[in-house]
Amino acid sequence: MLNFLKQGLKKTIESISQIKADNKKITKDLLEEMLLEADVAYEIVEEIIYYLPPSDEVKKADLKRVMGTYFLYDKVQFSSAKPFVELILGVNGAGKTTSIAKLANLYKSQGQKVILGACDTFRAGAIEQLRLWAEKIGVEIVISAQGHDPSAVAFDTISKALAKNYDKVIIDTAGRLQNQKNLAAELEKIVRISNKAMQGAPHLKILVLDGTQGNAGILQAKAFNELVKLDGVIITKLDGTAKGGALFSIARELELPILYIGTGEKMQDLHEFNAQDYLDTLLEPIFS
Ligand SMILES: Nc1nc2c(ncn2[C@@H]2O[C@H](COP(=O)(O)OP(=O)(O)O)[C@@H](O)[C@H]2O)c(=O)[nH]1
Ligand SMILES: [Mg+2]
Repeated sequence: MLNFLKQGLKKTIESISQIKADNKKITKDLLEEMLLEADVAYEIVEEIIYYLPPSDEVKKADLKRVMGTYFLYDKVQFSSAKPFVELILGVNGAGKTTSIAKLANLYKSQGQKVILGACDTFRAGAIEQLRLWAEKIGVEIVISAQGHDPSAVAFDTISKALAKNYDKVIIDTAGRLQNQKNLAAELEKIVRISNKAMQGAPHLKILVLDGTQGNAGILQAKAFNELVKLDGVIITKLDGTAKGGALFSIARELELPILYIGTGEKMQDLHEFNAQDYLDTLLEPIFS
């Protein structure tokens, strides 16, 4: 269970271990250095240390208790709506399309009937990329020509899902348009039209964040949260970064649950985020 996390957080763990090497006792100074190395944000490092007991030596149980308070945001409600519509948002290259493929694969393996909506109609490559994944996984997809109105694609996908009794609709979106204003208008329209196709849809609005950006991704995430109120986050590419500690500030600053983490490019490389497991994995090199 923890192996994928160990693998996924390998670079983060390595950078912590390097500092640990010649030290046996974990003092607050040493802890500070390790957490900063893992890209836990400075204010959060200071805060964690502030809430630890006064003694200079840090005990694992205390640290875990304090760190655990950063991930208390409620899990999202997977309502019984059928179809259940998930809208996937994020900047270009964050890993939206890949994460959609991973989610589709996961849901399908749970026996759910899945349909994808290729609403990133801005780039021709984006439609084709999602179509190839759909083919590989063996799920249905609704596409249109490049440049077509993405909200029409969303409408068609949800309508088809209603008519044909699908369980899940996953909608891909563009991460970049001619300008920010166009993107805002487009995303708002997709949300509005989805709700026309089925009242209450989209049921989840999920932001995909590139984990290699660490704390730098937070401003971007906040901008999306202002555009469409988000329900949760997927953090991708944790396998490629030593910035695995950024999850603290992402959860805290956005006040949103981290739903899944991506740890590779294959369709199996998506894992439900579990704060306890994440903390255990992060703390192991510190107290080993
Ligand atoms: N190593 C790694 N690569 C990923 C992960 N998720 C996505 N990618 C890669 O990131 C690149 C951009 O992904 P894509 O899904 O096309 O991003 P989009 O523009 O947001 O749709 C692709 O090369 C993906 O294979 C991940 O968890 N780990
Ligand atoms: Mg894409």
